[in-house]
Amino acid sequence: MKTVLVTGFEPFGGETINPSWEAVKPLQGCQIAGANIEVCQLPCVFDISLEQLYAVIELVKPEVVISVGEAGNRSNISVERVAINVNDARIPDNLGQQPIDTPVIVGGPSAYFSTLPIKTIANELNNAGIPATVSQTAGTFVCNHVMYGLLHYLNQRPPAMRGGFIHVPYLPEQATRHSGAPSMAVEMVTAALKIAIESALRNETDITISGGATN
Ligand code: PCA
Repeated sequence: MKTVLVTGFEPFGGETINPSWEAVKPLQGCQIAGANIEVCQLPCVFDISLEQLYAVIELVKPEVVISVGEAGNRSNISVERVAINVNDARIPDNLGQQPIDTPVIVGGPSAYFSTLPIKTIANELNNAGIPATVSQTAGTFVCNHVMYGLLHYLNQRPPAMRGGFIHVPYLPEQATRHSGAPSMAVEMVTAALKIAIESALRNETDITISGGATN
């Protein structure tokens, strides 16, 4: 049976929960499109997050890896297109590290593209009534770091495993503490991730569409 690894993050930036982990957690042991789902929580810490991710990948040997993180200012599920070889932290990570303009991987390429069918996923989410978009930046904090490190790792290891990153909004309970911030219910985020997993398993290549579903 195929395995899909889905990761979420621990809380950071003064929050007591992270919507990515709250939405990913219930997927442990689920079977989706003939695949077994394994989940894991990553620390919001540069470098150690990647060490843990690599260790779990070696353990569960997934066909597909989807990492998920919080993007509190966004109203949509954001299917990330690209990770860049830059750490540029606006705030310290959970170990107090705040790298500025350093590479994720010394000597690595400038960027990696997601190998998930990003537009297909965004399209299917919107068709299911879940607001989604393709995002052109995963930022320069720990989420971009993990996405870049994941794609670098997958790129080095044939047979090709596929992977990518999805940012999710605050949960409503977080938004109550950030006046005006957008939010999405955890059940909707979990449903979105199930659709994304199924879509990633069924579609090895992406569709070509502009605008519309992807904003
Ligand atoms: N979001 C942060 C890191 C962890 C998380 O959930 C980010 O967007 O970089």
